[in-house]
Amino acid sequence: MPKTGSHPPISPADLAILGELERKVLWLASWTIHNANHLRENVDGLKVGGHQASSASLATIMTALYFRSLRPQDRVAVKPHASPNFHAIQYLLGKQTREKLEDFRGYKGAQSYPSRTKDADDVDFSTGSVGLGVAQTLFSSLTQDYVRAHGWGLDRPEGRMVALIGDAELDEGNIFEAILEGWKQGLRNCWWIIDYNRQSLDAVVREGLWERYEQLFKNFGWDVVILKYGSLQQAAFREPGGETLRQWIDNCPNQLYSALVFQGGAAWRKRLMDEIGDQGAVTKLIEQRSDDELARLMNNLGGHDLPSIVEAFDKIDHDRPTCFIAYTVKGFGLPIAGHKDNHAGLMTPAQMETFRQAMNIRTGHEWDLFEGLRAKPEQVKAFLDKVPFASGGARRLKSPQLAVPAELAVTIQPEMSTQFGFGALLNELAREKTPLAERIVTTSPDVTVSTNLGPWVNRRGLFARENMADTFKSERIPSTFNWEFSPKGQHIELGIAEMNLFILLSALGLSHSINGERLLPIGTLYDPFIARGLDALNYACYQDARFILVATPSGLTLAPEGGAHQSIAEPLIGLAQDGLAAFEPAFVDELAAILAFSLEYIQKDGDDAASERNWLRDETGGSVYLRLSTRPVEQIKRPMTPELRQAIVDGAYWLREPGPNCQVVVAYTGAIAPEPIQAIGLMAEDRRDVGLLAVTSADRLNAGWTAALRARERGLIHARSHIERLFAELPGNCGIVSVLDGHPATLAWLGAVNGHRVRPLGVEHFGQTGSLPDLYRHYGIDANAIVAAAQAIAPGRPIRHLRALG
Ligand SMILES: Cc1ncc(C[n+]2csc(CCOP(=O)(O)OP(=O)(O)O)c2C)c(N)n1
Ligand SMILES: [Mg+2]
Repeated sequence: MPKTGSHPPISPADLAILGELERKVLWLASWTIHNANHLRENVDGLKVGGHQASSASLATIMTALYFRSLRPQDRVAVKPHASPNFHAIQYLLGKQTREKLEDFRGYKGAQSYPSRTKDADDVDFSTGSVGLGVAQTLFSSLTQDYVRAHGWGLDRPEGRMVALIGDAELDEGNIFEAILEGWKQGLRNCWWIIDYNRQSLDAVVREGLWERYEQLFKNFGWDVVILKYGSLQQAAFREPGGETLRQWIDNCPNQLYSALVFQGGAAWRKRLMDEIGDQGAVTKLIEQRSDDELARLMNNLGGHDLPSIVEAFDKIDHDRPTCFIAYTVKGFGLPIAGHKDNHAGLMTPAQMETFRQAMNIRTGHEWDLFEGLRAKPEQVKAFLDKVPFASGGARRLKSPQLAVPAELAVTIQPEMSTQFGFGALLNELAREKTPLAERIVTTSPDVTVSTNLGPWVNRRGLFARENMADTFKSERIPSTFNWEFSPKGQHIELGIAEMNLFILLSALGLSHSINGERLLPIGTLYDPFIARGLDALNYACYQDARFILVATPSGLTLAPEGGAHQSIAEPLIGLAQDGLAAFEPAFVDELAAILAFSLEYIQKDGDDAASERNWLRDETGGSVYLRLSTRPVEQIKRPMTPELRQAIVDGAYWLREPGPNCQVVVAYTGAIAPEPIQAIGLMAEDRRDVGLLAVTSADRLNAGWTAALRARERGLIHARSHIERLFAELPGNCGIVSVLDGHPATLAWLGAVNGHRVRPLGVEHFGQTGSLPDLYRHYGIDANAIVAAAQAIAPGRPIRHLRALG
């Protein structure tokens, strides 16, 4: 294993400056929170918290990390509530402005939780929903390995992926799912630093948790480093009676330790004297210290002791994953330290004033970089100028976009499902040795074969850092799938945990920015299980990772599997999820057009001006969700004109143009297509000029519509969205029946575009096993139900076929 770096020992002078910077970080983070709250309280009467205690808990560790240990190539997920520290550190490094700090938690100010997309000071990984940023570091390390194994980015040094983790954060199950996956994938270059302050939001954590963590991490192949006692404590343990003190500390319950930290020196003295004061030498050890000294000694846990932390970080000269369990005090250095209610606690103005004096900060000089320091400003400046982390230039890297052909090859059979079409499209891509195909990386949580990625994997192989043969193949046992792993493979096979899928997509989808090497990630899973990883999907979108999510099968097309496998709400997720353009095609030629668009769309990073055509901000790009189906559908033989391709991508086109006296429009989405097509035939004789609208993306159609409305309200009177253009000629009294295999609200809004009556059909309740026709009938989304809805919404003479069918 290569060495990933080791330091010469820190000089006493540098250690002293680190100590100054620690004070500075503690001060600036506390002041940022206090100041913003104070301003806000005066302006709008709101106090908004800010996590002073949570942040202070990591002030020492973050000082050691950012000002010494981190290198430019390293990447960090900061514990959400330590955001003020991060902003303070970036401020000291000249990468954050005073204005943003003054607006902390305010409109467009520094963010309460570090944000890649909203913060200006180079956040590596967003955090906020606890647990997700932690796993992101693990999958980013895997992504880095993937990129380098493919021979890309080798001119850059390998980085370490570091997570700063709250101890209660480890309750989040997704972290354990990630640890297991990391073990399978041979994780390296990953540091997780646990802020073991033994406090969560509400309370004090269980005794002995660290032992569980230690065993767990060791079981999965991690090195574990425990930072328990600071150097003051270690020195005291060497004094006569020191061993007694150590035993007392080891046996002290978490709650009591926290309470004593809060109460301070006199309380420590009383408690220690009561409990061990009669045990000889230790009495002297206690008595020779003032209250302040005693408090400093007892607060000197490993996570607040720069020499111990620096030494522990410096020592790591390997790439094995390493977990540091660092004992800390929540609210360290502040008067709210240790109090179990301190999570949302704020220092009072009087406490802040005392703290200011202790920090030697003059009123009016709170933001001055070198205010209150005991070292000479030139020395501190010289130190800051040399900080390795800040010496690497821009942290956001770039990677060129890959050209995508407008037309992707695929052989369309007379009857085909979109899922089958997806497999065929990827199979065609896999055949070609193009730069585009080389950069595609697929992944799936144990549903590679059943989502039709098999043909792609057969051609492109599975990824692992080491070669692994397919024993069935070497034993000459016939199998449809070639399951061979190699460093050149282009499919990452995951265990079933969907959370891991989304966080891996998040990591792969940021590779252009993190590794300077673009990947085109495509992840597949069953549509209903999006819900299992939904917060991670949201997280990936929030930090603007780019990927294509292929969810298949979906809806009732999983009929025989029953209600546990049928997705209902997912189309609404597609509609509402920011950063994700959702499509649900019915035909494979539509899918081909959408996939070509998607491969381009996920690479875009242009300005956010809306296009005049559809009022979407297509130039900014984003991720894509394709909701596909296993239902074979009779394909339409037609040329793919540029106009049709554009309309498919914009979200809808007339499969049957409505006539001038149109009484009914049927608008449908997805593999339900044959039902509305049949229904249109059944009602044609009794309703005039019926239109059939194929909605390929309710999401984009809806987004364009609301954007055009906003634009008109701003005075751009000519703004027209795609759906408004499609509906421009519809008579006001025609009715719309909308239908999809998913929640009816997905298309119900179509009536609001021009004030048409709508009867939205869809699925609202859990299904049961059955055949597809059984369930279509059961939920009222079959042809008959569409005709019945049309009759109800567009009065006229009875529709004869309905009577015949009924
Ligand atoms: C997924 C999620 N659930 C709940 C929360 C609310 N929350 C924020 S911090 C916190 C407890 C954090 O405790 P710990 O991780 O130990 O950090 P500390 O406050 O001790 O620094 C909770 C429950 C959240 N941010 N994300
Ligand atoms: Mg905690």
